[in-house]
Amino acid sequence: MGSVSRPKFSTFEPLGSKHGGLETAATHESMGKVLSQQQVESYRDDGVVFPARILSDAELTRYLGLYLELEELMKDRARPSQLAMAHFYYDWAYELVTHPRILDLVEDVLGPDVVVWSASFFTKPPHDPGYVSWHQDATYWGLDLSEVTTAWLALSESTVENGCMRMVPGSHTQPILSHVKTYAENNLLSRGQVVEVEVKESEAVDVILKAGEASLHHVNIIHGSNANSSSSSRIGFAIRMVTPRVKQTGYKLPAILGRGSDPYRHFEYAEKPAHGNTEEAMAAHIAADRKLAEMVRSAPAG
Ligand SMILES: O=C(O)CCC(=O)C(=O)O
Repeated sequence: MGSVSRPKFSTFEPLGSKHGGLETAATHESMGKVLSQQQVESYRDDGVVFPARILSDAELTRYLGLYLELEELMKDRARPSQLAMAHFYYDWAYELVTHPRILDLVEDVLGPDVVVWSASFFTKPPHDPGYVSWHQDATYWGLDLSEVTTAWLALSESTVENGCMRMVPGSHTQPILSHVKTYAENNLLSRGQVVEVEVKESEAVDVILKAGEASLHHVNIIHGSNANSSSSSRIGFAIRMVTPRVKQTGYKLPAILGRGSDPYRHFEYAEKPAHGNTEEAMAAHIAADRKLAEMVRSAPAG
C-alpha cells in the first residue's frame, strides 16, 4: 500500500473560513457565477470546495419536506437513499438537480455545458451505523474522462457528529487507485469499496455544511464519511455532473442536459417527470432501481 501525497493540504482551509462562505462571487474577486478565481484554483488544486449557499430558507423547507414525505411513503419498501435516480421519478428531485444555483456552481468548474449524469440521496438517520469507506468515485462509474464533479447538497446540516463527508485535498491528482470490494454491512457504498492506500485521518478535511449549502468534489478525490453519532438525521443529495464530452463506457444511464449545448450526443436525455410523490412514480422508481442494480452487478469489474 502506498500513501497519498497531498501537495496542498498544509495550506488548505475550507473556503468558507477564508472567504466567509461562497455566498456570491460578486463579494470577492469575481470570475465565475458562484466561485471567485481563487476558489476555482482551490478546486483545481484541492479537488474540493465548500460551502456554497444554494437554497433559500423557503426552498429548503419545501424540498426537505418533499424528501421526508417520500421517505415516509416508502418506509415499508425502501429508503429513498437506497434507490438511485429519484430525479427521473419526482418533479421536485428533478428541480433540485437542475437548480440554477447548482448549475451556476458546477459551471464554474466544468464550463458552460453541463450534463446531470446521476444523483443519489445519502441519508444517515440518528445513530445510524452507516458509513462510507475511503474511495474515489471514478473507480466503478465507467466514465472515460474526469470532467466529472459532484455537487453534494445538504438538506440537513452536515457536521462532524452526524457524519459529514471527509475529503483528502490534493488526492484527486492521483490516477484511479486499486480498490478492494468488501460489501461490508454498514458501508453505504454499493460494493463497500475501499481504496488500497493508507489514508491518514489527519490528512482529511471535514466538509461541514449548513442545510441548504453544497460542496463540490472531483471524481478522483479520496473521500468517505463516518457513522452518525448524533440524534439528528444527516441528509445529502449527491448530484453527479459531467461535460457532454464524457462517454459512458459501461452501463448507460439516461441524463439531463442541465445547461448549454451538447454537440457530442453521447447521452440520451430524459424529460422532467410528472408532479409529485405518487404511488405510480414510486413503483416505477423501485422497479427501475432494481434494473439498474442488475446492470451494475453485471457490468465488467472496474
Ligand atoms: O454522503 C456521504 O457520506 C458520502 C457521499 C459520497 O461518497 C459521494 O457523494 O461521492
